[in-house]
Amino acid sequence: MSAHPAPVRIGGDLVVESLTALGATTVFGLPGQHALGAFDALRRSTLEYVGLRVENNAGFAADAFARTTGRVTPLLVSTGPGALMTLAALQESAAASAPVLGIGSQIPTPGLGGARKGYLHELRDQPAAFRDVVKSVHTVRAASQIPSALAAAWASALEAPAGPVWVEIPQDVLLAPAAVPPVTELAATPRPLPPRPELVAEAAAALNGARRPAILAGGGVVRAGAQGPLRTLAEKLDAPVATTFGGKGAFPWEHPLSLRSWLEDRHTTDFLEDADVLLVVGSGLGELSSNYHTFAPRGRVIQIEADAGKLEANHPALGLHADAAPALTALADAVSVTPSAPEPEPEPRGDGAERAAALLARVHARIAGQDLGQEQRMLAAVREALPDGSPSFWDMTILAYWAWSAFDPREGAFHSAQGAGGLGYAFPAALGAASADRTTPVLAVSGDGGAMYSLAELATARQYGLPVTWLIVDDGGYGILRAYMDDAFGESTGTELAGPDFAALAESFGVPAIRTTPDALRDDLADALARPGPSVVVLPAVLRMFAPTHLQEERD
Ligand SMILES: Cc1ncc(C[n+]2csc(CCOP(=O)(O)OP(=O)(O)O)c2C)c(N)n1
Ligand SMILES: [Mg+2]
Repeated sequence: MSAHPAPVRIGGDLVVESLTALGATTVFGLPGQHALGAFDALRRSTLEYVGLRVENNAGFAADAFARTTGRVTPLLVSTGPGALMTLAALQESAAASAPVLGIGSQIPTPGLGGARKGYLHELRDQPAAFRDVVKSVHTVRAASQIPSALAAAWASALEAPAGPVWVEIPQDVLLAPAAVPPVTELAATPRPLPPRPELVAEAAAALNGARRPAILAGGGVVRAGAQGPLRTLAEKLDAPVATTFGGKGAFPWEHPLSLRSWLEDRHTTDFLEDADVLLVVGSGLGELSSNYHTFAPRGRVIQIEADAGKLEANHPALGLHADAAPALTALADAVSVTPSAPEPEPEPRGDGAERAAALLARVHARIAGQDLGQEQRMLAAVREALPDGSPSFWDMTILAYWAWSAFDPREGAFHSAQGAGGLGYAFPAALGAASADRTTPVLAVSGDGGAMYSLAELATARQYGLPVTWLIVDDGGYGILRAYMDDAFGESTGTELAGPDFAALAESFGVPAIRTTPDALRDDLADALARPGPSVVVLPAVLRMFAPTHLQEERD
């Protein structure tokens, strides 16, 4: 006789049945004692489980899966420390509107509400820790609440602006036999967020009357999949389009109306300030999208934004609280086509491509004057090595700051942790994206400092054979902070790092690795990306940033 009775359905089964009914396919996570009821149920489900080695990394992986698929992505962790370890990742998901469904266990129900019974992992108020980070928090107290809580959280995650949510289920509820029948159908329909018609009419009238219209497209456009209507609108208006760092991919880089994403260049800031009507869509005009808040528009601003709290948070505007997709579709229908031949009077429109080209020439001239050939060659090498359709994930590292401004994502998605700015994003995120599509190579780019956060995930990459190539740029320290401190204080403190031999370390995980040079980078990276499964390319190099243009002395 087996020591283990035949499995009965328990609370955990309601979790996996609900997730399956809602359409989940993959669950990221890391188990803990309180959560074992849910983990045990996973093996009775068709859900694929991808286990990472640190909860924060599991959160980043779920974030990237959610970003690349647009689907709600479950992240399953334990109580207390396991739950808290996801917070930095969930902050990035919140900033980048990625619909991650965090599911954590909780201490047994008698301890809920701060009863202070002293359970292992106990927090006085676990949901309070999540409230500042996620969109909604759902605490379950009985098994029959599980499907409804997960459905409500699912809809909340998808509702524009999408974002992370948190559901917590006590250990005893997950383990108790389920007295309710299996979940077969579960609906979770997010409420749409269309623009109000009178605001669309007002915005269209302003744009039709503009002589120098321009558009700034943010991450909200990418997240809404609104690239098509944005392009139609821009072409109808003959309006040049800049994309924010989070909005990379919102508008084709090589389009004649593209201003690309040189948002830290004063020439771009000037251009946007000079627009008589500026449409800002899917951006809150935060620090990184406004040349560090130096942007001061002189024309009329129209702002389309799904997060009501970001409407007019930085500049007065005609605010449309709406999802970018229906709003841009409605606006594109409502505006009239600009005549392609410029009319002599009054001031002509129809010169958008010329204005865009002139701006890019000024931006490139400024960069060309700064002796930054090495940095530009490296970025070009990465671009040449990466297949056009491959997604790339970038950590907080100097080559990534270059990429924010200068990298053409082509057909592949470009993702960085620039929303919350948390270090250690790139590699685990790339693993999450590769879990969604194992047929396309994925690139992760980290510095040596950022790489230290996710070295453990080399084991995950090997275990699941995920096609991720990890480029580590090793400058022996926190290079960007070293440069900031040297500039500000004459010397840097706390920025120098002893590091491992990253290539040897990767090999010890069974991951093929190579040390490369700036000259061999393109070929070595292309070889690594062409190989099945994970690989590591280590590039010892010290990179510099281009000069900022937001500080007063640089602006003069
Ligand atoms: C979680 C977290 N801790 C600290 C920081 C601050 N930080 C920003 S960049 C950076 C240095 C990164 O060093 P490295 O990955 O080697 O890239 P490099 O600047 O050398 O190119 C640090 C510590 C952060 N962004 N996130
Ligand atoms: Mg470094």
